[in-house]
Amino acid sequence: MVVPRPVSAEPSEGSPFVLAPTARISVAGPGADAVARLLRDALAADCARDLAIVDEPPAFGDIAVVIAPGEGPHEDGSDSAEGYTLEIAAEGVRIGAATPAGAFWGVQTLRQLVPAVCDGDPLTIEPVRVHDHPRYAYRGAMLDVARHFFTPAEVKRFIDAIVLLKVNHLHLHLTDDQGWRIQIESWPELTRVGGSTGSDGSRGGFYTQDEFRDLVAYAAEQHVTVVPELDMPGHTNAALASYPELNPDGVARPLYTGSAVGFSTLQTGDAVTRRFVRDVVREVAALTPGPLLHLGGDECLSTSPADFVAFVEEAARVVAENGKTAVGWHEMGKAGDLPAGTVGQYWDFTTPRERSAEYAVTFVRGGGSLILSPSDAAYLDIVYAEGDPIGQDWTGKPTTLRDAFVWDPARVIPGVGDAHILGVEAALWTETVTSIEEVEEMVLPRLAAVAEVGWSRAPADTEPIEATRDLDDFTGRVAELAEHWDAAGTRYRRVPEVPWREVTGIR
Ligand code: TNX
Repeated sequence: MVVPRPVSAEPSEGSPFVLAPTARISVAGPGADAVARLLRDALAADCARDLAIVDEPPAFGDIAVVIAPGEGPHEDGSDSAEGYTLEIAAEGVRIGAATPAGAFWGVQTLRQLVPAVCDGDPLTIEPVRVHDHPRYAYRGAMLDVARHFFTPAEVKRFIDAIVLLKVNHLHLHLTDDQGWRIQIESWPELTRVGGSTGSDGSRGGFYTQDEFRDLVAYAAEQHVTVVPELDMPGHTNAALASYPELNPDGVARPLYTGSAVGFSTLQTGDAVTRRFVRDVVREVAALTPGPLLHLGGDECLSTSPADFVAFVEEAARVVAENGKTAVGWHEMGKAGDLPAGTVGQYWDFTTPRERSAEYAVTFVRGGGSLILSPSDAAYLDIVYAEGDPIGQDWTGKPTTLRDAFVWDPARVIPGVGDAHILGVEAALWTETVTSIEEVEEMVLPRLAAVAEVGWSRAPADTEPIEATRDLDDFTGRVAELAEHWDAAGTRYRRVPEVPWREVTGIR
């Protein structure tokens, strides 16, 4: 069965669906055609089938994509924005949704139900009725392209992997001490100098504005919203290396390729720095159709507390003036005067330490919501096991697949329940992660766990969380999913908790 676990999936009576050579994809409703093309392309890639798309009612054995109000689940009388229904029967397959996004997630469920190894004919799928919608509107994956750069083609491959898990936001960590990765026309040295290298002296690189627009459009086609992050005022050595005038002594810092954090800061309050912030935010906002722009704000250990607060309040206002909602790591909650609705991203542990919960609550008080990325569960750069060659271990212990799965967003910050939680995000920092294959291996299968925490229904809150997350059921489904990863050539870590099957699907 499927990951993330659907709200309901009832096996039905009757014969299985058989995908005949004559099968077509029948479309009805606005946006159904685009979803049908993505389904056709997925079946072509997964199964080497090439189905015709027709704008007419389905015949026996067709796959129908129907988008209309009332077509998706609407339990409380209103349509679920991303919900879908999927019926598989001998007569045909039918995906119904109120929106193209809902239908697209229905397609992802169907892809997982189609046998991973499709070379045997006829291709059959057991009859089932699925009724499904997400718990949270925001299910994110963060890719740090600043420490190690990943090309547009590699980022697209990452998007292809996350959508299968119904992850609908891609947070790109575009700037850090080690690299500046987004072209800024008014400050060209940021990429020429600041983008010229990466962690451990790895290849530099950056996205031109055209490449970035193309990435955003590729993501949008797959119902993924890009959230760009310009990390400031700390994590800014690449900018400080690019422009002498951003430094207090007027001397450019050397480029940095190490892994320390907290040593760099913009000169808050300085006129040139303020112009810099306005320019970079304006240009990146103009490239971003999505509503969110992330300002970072983490680990500013070289900025005085008062300067930090004044800086992030002004920067978040600049984001608002450019028509976007600012997102900040939870430290930004030290500021009491952020624009209404500013979103916080919490990255402390599943059990908060020191004042992290208090900072996170500031965003809620200001009318904003929270994205939860607890670092002992959702930081996918943390090692799977002691002694792993790739990954960090600063959280004090490895993050197993179980750790990524057995937690609940509504139980992390006291007093913050689902009404104030926008969603969850798994973060992949890349100080130690050097290739897209390594990215996939760190992310999968743990992203499947975080995606399920974000999509699937809230567990009953009367029981301890360990009692409500069925690890065996989850890992059984992950083993099935892995056959699709094998078939697609997607890398993943064969962690001991999962009853993996033989690797048979590689074509
Ligand atoms: C903390 S948490 C960071 C990153 C590092 C990461 C490594 C946060 C917002 N910042 O700068 O890359 O730990 O795990």
